[in-house]
Amino acid sequence: MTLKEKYKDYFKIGTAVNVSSIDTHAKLIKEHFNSLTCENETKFSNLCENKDNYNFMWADKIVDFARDNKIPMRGHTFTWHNQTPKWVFENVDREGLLKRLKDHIKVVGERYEKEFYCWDVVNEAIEDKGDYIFRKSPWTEIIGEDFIDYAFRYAKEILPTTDLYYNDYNETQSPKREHIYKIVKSMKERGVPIDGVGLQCHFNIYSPDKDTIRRSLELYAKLGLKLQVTEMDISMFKHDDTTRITKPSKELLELQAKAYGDAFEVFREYKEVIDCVTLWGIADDCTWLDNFPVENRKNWPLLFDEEHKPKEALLRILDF
Ligand code: 9MR
Repeated sequence: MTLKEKYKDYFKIGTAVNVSSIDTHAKLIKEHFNSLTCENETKFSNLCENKDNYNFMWADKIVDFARDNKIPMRGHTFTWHNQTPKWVFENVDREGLLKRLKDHIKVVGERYEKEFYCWDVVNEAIEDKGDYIFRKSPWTEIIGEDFIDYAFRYAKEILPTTDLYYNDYNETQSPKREHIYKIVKSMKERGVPIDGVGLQCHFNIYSPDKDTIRRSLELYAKLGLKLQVTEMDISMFKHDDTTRITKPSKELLELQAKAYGDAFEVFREYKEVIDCVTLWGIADDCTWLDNFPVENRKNWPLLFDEEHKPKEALLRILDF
């Protein structure tokens, strides 16, 4: 039984891909997943490092693969404080930057309008801790905090039938969780065209626990919008633990299977609001966590092992 078949009455099962993995992991992608996200290729800096000079070669390669295999895609991401080229913020005032933002959404959004069923319009604009809610970035410095509202309004005007998401991480932690809820609720009340909230779910085997995940989904579900899990992986390590191991022990693999099993059990409880659950990669031979936040710390956060074989975690989420 494949993931997408097993979950067909619940939600789509997605994965993040890159230009290499669509070749090296093609078999697993086609078998198990019915939603794809470009890991980097549709970010601003990957598409347009130099002003007025878009290069769609890599993104197109992935979109062609998705189209050939009839797999819908989610767009990631129009605005972010990271991976945005320097020129965007240079020699520009509020009006000028708003125009650059709108032009970017138009060029990229329209190009992939047929293939992309949703977009992360704004990524990670809320602070993790502290006294203020919005993350300070060139977007807020030059435009102001309302850059978020503008991004959604432009996106809706350009892509009226695409679902528009606000996407963030540490989404189960307080007070960030409440801050995300509050900002999105206020956007909705003010008529800002937002369709959903993306919960990244970069977890580790120790946290968050099932109750915390459930409480978070309960809160977000109250927004009356769609929810998506957008970047899930479950690290074998506490965040910046510098321990390095060559192979995960049976105990670690079991803890991971339990963590995946618990999370998916809660996701299934919220199938009415969850539209898609995306994993941030396919198999353990290709994960951003091998180098973040600790350089050269091999990690095994996904559902298939380095040889592309099913892990205990996969079996656990298929067993219900
Ligand atoms: O997985 C991505 C990695 O290859 C890039 O180097 C990194 C650069 O910031 O971005 C990673 O993806 C991020 C995603 O776009 C947004 N949420 C956090 C993800 C992991 O950092």
